[in-house]
Amino acid sequence: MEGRSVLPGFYDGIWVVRGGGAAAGWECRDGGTNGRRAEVEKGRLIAFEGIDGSGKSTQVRLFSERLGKEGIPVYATMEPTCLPIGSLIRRVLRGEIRMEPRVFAALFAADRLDHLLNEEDGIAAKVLEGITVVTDRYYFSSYAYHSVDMPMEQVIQANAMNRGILRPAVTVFIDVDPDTAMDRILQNRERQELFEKRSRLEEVRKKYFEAFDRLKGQENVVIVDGNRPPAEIADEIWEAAGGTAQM
Ligand code: ATM
Repeated sequence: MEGRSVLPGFYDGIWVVRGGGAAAGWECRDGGTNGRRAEVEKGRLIAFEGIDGSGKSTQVRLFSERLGKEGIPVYATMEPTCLPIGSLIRRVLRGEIRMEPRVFAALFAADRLDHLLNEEDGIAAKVLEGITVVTDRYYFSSYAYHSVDMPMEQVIQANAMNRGILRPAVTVFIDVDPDTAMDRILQNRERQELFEKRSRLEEVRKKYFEAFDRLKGQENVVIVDGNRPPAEIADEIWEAAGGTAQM
């Protein structure tokens, strides 16, 4: 089935042994599992995407809670991760370290590989166990954000191993107007991160659509209008992706 989670060659692939650990002073959102036993052979990966200020973190929470209430074993997570590479990425985002855009893109790809395969809470193993993993950002974030500074094809290539290991059953893109996103960012955050400038948001949004177009027929993408009340958006996401997550 197109878009189904696949783990080809997972066991003969690379097994990266890395511990977890939150970046100091950074709130790492990790919902953990709800502790229920898996009744399905395999779980699913559901990825949430959107420009900053799209409200995707709220939707990840609402969607994961709803899955949990339905009795589906669920693990909520995010990228950049709270693992060592993710912590380094956050230092770059805070402007503490400068990094050439291609190096930064490679770092995100490496963080994603660690997210998939790390020994303690690698999500590839969780999906294999039957847990549905809901992630706040996955490889489409890389395609969109980094292709502003380098050819998208190179970003896709840099993430080829990740995509080969685990493809989302569905990618939910929460589409918001960059002005609305910018207003939300300015209201909610003390510090503006590297990408949170209006023109940048506009460019990144365009790149998301370019990536969806480029991978049409290869990825299961659902686009929802994020310029509405959160509960309304959550209902639409549930209609569109709830069934896939429970299959
Ligand atoms: P969150 O705001 O969703 O925590 O993401 C942090 C930043 O990381 C976000 N931009 N800002 N500001 C998007 C950026 N990012 C990338 O540039 N590439 C990626 O692959 C991912 C997962 C995130």
